[in-house]
Amino acid sequence: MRTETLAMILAGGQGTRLGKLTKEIAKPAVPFGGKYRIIDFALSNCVNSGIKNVGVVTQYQPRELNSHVGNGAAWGLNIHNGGATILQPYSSVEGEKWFKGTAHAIYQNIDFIDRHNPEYVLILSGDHIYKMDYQEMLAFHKMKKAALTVGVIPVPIEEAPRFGIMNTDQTGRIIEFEEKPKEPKSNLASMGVYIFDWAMLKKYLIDNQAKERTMEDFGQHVIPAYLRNNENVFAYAFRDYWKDVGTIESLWEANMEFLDPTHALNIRNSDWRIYSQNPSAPPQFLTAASNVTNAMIVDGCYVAGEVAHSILSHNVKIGKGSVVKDSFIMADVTIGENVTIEYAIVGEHARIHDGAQIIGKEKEIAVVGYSEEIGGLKDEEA
Ligand code: ADQ
Ligand code: ADP
Repeated sequence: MRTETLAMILAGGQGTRLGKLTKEIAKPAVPFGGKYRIIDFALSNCVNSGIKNVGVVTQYQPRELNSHVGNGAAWGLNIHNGGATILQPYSSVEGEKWFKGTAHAIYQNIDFIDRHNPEYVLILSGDHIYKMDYQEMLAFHKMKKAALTVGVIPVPIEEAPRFGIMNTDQTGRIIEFEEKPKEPKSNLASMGVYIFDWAMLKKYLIDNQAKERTMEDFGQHVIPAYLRNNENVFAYAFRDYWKDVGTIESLWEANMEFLDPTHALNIRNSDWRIYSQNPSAPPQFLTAASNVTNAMIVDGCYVAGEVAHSILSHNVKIGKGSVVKDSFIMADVTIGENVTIEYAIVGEHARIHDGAQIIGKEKEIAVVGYSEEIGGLKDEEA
């Protein structure tokens, strides 16, 4: 049976710039917004766009990602009607274990893609927070008779060096593309969202591999090769919210934007839901002493202190006299009494003992890692 469009979500990056938060889990599995992980956005966008077959390509620390995504049922991707398939790197005959880059990761999964016999392959990154209807981009791709369509968005010029940057002509055709240029010639950035005609992409990947030419990365190798050969490569302008939460500050900022009911990232309107896998937990409990304002508090939380402009994920406990402000607290965190937390991200299972102070600043967010312990006897003894 033919699938018109197969989505491949690249979810293997370490996300080194997230430091402590990605020491044990891949960046797409990093928690977001109280009830979600970053990859939920790409997965939900697929489902909401009517794309029912999704491959999730993992690599670095895939354990959390595997158990989170499972077979995709939480997103309504069920095996009778498409489904999600986790694709892990394997040792091939040549003894290659790790995928070298994004295009090489697709090359390694040619058999999986061929089994679906798709006309188009939608390649996504598991690292981004956004709501996007991929059908609109697909309609554009077909209208332009493109071989490749790249989703694009303007970024602040000072951030341009961390993206693929391009120039287009009046018809939207990409005439120039540079991956992470030191001196960017425009601020039109690739979102790392691609629609390829599968037959052509496969030919590029296989032919170049046979000729031992490097074709490891989409931005560095594949897009430039298409342009050199004058293939039809178009830019599809995306006009909504999109964020690469690659740094601690951008992850914090996106969480704070998520908290803002007037923000474009608002997911309260039910026409574009974001789905996730959620644990079952008792209702939240706020004691008489608690003072909670402008906050998202998820199931299982117990609050006896003050919470302002913050997100508390599942099962967070906050003791008496403690104050949490402008912060994102991940699940299963225990915060003792008389603790102050400001401008911070606190990782899952962390324990913050009585009296601890975790104070960041707007451009210098404080981070507590997974299972990290702060304060308590250990410090007093020292
Ligand atoms: P980067 O984000 O730097 O730039 P990269 O690190 O290659 O791209 O990762 C892209 C996605 O693929 C990430 O989700 C990562 O987790 C995943 N990934 C990377 N290598 C992988 C592998 N071998 N196996 C599985 N998954 C892998 C890219 C583009 C730029 C564009 C930005 C937008 O190259 O042109 O501007 O994305 O964020
Ligand atoms: P950042 O941009 O924050 O440095 P990325 O997630 O973009 O981090 O990762 C950088 C690159 O390193 C990606 O291509 C990713 O796939 C690769 N990488 C990360 N961890 C590993 C690993 N354990 N083995 C192989 N490649 C890895």
